[in-house]
Amino acid sequence: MTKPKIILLYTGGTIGMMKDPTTGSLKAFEFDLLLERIPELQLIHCEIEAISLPKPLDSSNMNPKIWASIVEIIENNYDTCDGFVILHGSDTMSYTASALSFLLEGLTKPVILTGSQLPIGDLRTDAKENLITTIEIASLQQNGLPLIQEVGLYFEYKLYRGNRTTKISAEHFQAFASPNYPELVTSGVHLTISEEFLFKPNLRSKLVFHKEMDTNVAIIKLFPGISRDFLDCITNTKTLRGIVLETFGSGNASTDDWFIDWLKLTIEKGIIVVNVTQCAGGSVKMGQYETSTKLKKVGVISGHDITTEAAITKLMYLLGQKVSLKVFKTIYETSLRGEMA
Ligand code: ASN
Repeated sequence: MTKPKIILLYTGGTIGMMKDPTTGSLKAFEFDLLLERIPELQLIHCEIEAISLPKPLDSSNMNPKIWASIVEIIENNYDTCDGFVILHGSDTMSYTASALSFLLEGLTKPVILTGSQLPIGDLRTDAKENLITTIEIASLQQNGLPLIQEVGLYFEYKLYRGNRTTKISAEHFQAFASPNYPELVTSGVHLTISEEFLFKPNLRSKLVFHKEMDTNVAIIKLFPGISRDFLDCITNTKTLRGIVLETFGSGNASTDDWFIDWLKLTIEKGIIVVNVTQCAGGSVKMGQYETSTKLKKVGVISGHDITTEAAITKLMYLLGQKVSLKVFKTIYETSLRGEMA
């Protein structure tokens, strides 16, 4: 049986960091060293080709330009390999997983992100299990085809759909959750695969490697006492094209005239407004309460049960695709990569 070929792309993050002896803070180190620290990788039934970004980074420095270079690396290696494992800092891993899910249209091979809470050199590190199991999952095949055909995120014994995840802890090894979608694979004595939840690509959809994202967007989290002045400050930004509005509960907000008036004016200016909930789980249901009926009336888009990470990257992606205002709402409210119900 020929071995599947996996590209292991190191972008940075704690997994490959070491303490700087002078400052005491964690910094990314050379990728070759990282591979030396895990000789177990040679035992997995696959061929691994390791690549590193020229300047590995703490994922707080991640941005859409680097997402475009990750897409380019995947594009350049797509035909000659069976899957991709991306080592990434955990802080913005859910944003990158969501962004890649939109940028990689018609994907039929696994692209799985992982990382760790402790550096690979630490005695109690979670890096080895995360990395080894991710490579095993990316190598899984069925009838000669990759089993996972979407962007996933593996952490602490669970593979999630990447665009459904959110970082929930800066302390626990279980750093991620997927509040509105079940795990795809659970790792115990055996790998338990929930085939019914895997993304089934539309066989007619063409493979497209997108690289454009429009960053003229904002996230606004509502709170009791939010002021018109503050909101006007944001919408007076000339280049602004879209807002993800984090509302209360099932998509509710103040019914005060000044707030509805601000929303109306914003949408009339051609700025897209997407409604997502501040709650960790659950869905926006505009019209369920009186406090969301007016939002629907003025043309706010429903994010349904999407995460904020997927909502903002979907907004950047669709704006980058120059989707017209006429069809924007319909396309946004449609699940493109399994990011919403
Ligand atoms: N600051 C790190 C990063 O996101 C955190 C981690 O990887 N655990 O790059």
